Amino acid sequence: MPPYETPVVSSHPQSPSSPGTSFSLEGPSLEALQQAFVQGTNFFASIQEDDGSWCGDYGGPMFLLPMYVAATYICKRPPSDEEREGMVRYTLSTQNPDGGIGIHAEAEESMMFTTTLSYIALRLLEVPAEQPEMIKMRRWIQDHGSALAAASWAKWIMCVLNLYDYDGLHPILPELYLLPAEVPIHPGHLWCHARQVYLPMAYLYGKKTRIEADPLIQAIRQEIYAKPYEKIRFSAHRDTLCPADKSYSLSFLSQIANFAMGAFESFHREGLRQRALEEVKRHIDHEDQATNFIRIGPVNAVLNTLVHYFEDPEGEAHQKSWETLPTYLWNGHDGIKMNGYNSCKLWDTAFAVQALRATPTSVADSPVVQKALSNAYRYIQDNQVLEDVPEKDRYFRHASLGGWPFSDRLHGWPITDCTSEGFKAAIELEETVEQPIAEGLLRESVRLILSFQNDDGGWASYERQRAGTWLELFNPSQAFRDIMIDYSYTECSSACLQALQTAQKRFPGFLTQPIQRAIQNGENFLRRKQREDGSWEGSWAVCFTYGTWFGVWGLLAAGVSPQDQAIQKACDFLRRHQKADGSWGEHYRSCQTRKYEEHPEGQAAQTAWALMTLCKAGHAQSSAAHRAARFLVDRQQEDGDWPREAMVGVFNKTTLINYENYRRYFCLWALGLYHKANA
Ligand code: LAN
Repeated sequence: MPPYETPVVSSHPQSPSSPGTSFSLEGPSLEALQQAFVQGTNFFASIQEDDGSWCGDYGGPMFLLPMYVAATYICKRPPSDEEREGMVRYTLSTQNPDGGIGIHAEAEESMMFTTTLSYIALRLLEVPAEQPEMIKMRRWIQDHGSALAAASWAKWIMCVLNLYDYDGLHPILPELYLLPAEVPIHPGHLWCHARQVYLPMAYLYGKKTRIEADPLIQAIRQEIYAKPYEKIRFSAHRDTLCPADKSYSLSFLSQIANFAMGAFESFHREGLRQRALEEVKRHIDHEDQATNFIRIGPVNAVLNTLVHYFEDPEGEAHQKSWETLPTYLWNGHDGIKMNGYNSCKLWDTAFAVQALRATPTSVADSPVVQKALSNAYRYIQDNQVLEDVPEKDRYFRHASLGGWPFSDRLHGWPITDCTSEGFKAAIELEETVEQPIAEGLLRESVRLILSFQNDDGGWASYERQRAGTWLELFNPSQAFRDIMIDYSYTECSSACLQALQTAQKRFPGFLTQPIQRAIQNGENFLRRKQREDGSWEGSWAVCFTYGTWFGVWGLLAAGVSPQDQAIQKACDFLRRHQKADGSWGEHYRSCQTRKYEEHPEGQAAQTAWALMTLCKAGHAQSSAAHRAARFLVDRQQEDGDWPREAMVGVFNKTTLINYENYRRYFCLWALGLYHKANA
C-alpha cells in the first residue's frame, strides 16, 4: 500500500466541502465527520466537572472493594444501606459462571485471591451464607484448595480480620527499615507502590494486629476452609497457593530469604522491634501528611487506615483517614466499586485538552469548546505540584516541584508521563488564558522530567529505577509480577520525549544540551524496545496498539522522520491487524501472552490510537485511515458519546482497569488529526 494516497472525492465531486463529499470513498462523509465533532464535543463538554476536570469510573481490579469493606468492618464504620446494596450488586455482577471471581471485573478465569476476598466482603456486607450465589462461590473456594490457597495479600487482610493466622505468612519484617539506606535490600529501593503497601504490612505484621473473632467472623471461618479453623496449622500454609493465583514461581533466593526472616522472627528482640515499628510508623505518617491522607493508591489507603485504627481509634489520623477513604468509592452503572486511584482527573483532563485542540478550528473555536478549554486549563494550573515533600531524601521521595500527578495536587505524587501530558496541555493553552502558569514553574517541569530519566535512556512511572531486576526474586505478592522496582516504559518515555520536544520549541536555548542528550538517549531506548514485527508492547493499556501509538509518537518527537524504517514498520504492523470493518480490537490476553490477540469486536479507543499513529506517521490519506475514521464516526451514538466497550487500561500485565473517557477524547483526537491531515 503506498504511504500517501491522493484524496478521492466521493459521489458529489463538485466541491470537497459540500454535503455528501468525503476525503475518500472509504472514509466518512465530511458532513458526518463535522457532525461527529459537533456532537462529540458538545457531549464531552457537558460531562466536564465544575472544577474544570474530566473524570470517570476507575474501577476494574477486584481486590480493592473487599479491602475497603474489610476496613469498614474492622474500624467499625459500617457503610450505609445504599452503599451496601451497591457494593453487593457490583461484586455479584462480576461473578463468573463457575462461581468464582477473577482479578478484574471482566476476567473469565477465577482466582482464589479475589474470590476469597469477595466472599468475605459479601458476608461482612450481611449477605447470607445460604444465598445461591454464595453457595456457588463457596463451592469454588472449596474445590480449589480453600482460602488457605489464596495469594498473600488476601491472607494479610484475613489476618487482620482474624480469619487467618500471621503464622501462615512469610514475615514482612519492620526491621528492614532500620538497615542503612544504601543496603540494596532496603525497602527504599522498591517501586513506590510496593514500598507504600509493604510499609503498613510491616507494621501490622510487627504487631500481629487483629480484631476479636465475633460470631460473624467465627461463622466465616467455618465457611472458607475445608476443616475446622482450630485444627489448621497455619504455619504449614505459607506457600500454599492455588494455581490460578500463581503468577510466577518462588525463586530459590526468596525461599532462603523467607527461611531467614522466619528464623529472625522466632528470635527477634522486642527493643529492636519497637524501634523498627517507630521508624515504619514515621514513614506511614509521612506518606499520610504528604498526600493529605489520600495516600498513593487504594491499597495503602486502606492499610494505613487500619494502622491508625489500631494505634488509636479515637485519634485524629484515624478520623482523617475516614474523611478521604470514601473518596475512592465510585457509584457506577454496575454498582459501587473502589476506584484504582483517588481519581484520574489530571490524566483525563490533559488528554482532553489535546484532543479538543485537535478538532477543526470551527469546532475548537466554538464557545462551548472554548469555555471547556479555559476551565480545563484552570484545573491543570491548580493541580501542578508546587513543592517537594518535606525531608524528601529521608523518606525516599524524588523531587516533586513542577510535576503533575495522575489525579490532583492534594494527592501530590508526580508521575513522569502525567507531568509530561500536563506540561504539553499547559503549553498548548497558555496563549489563550489571561493568567497562565509562570514560566519559571514550567521550566521546573522540564527539569523534573530530565531528572526522572533512567540510565537506559527510558523513563519509569514515578521515580528513577532504584534497583536491578534481581529484586523481583524477592517479590512476596504471589499474584503480581514486576512490582518490586520501577521500569523504563515505552509509554512514559514517549510522553517525556514529547514534552521535551515541546520544551525545546517553547524555551529555545534553555538547557539545550541536557535536553538534546536526553532526547537522543530516549530515542535509542525506544528503538531498542521496538519488536521485530514493528510493534511496541504497552504496559498501561491493551497492549500493542497502545504501545505502538506511544512508540511512534515518541520517535517522531525525538526528530525521527516519518519515512524512517522503524516508523514504517510500526504502521505495517498496525495495518496487518486492522479488521475488515476498519477498526482495531485487541484482546487483553495480549498482555499475558505478550503477542497480539484479536478481540472479537472492534474497539473505538484502540481504533483511535491506531488512527492517531497512522495520521502522525504520514498515512492519514491511506485506505486504512479512511476506514478507521469511518468506523469511529459510525460507532458514535446520537447523543455524541461512544458506547461503553471492553476495559482497556491495565497494570502488571494481568489487571484491567477502566478508563471511562478514553473512548471519548481519543476518538475526537484521532478524527481531528485525520481531518486536519486530509483537509
Ligand atoms: C496507575 C494509573 C496511572 C498509570 C499511568 C499514568 C496511566 C501510566 O502511564 C503510568 C503508571 C500509572 C501511574 C499507574 C501505575 C499502577 C497503578 C498506580 C495504576 C494502574 C492505578 C492503580 C495501580 C496500583 C499499583 C494499584 C494497586 C495495586 C498494587 C499491585 C500495588
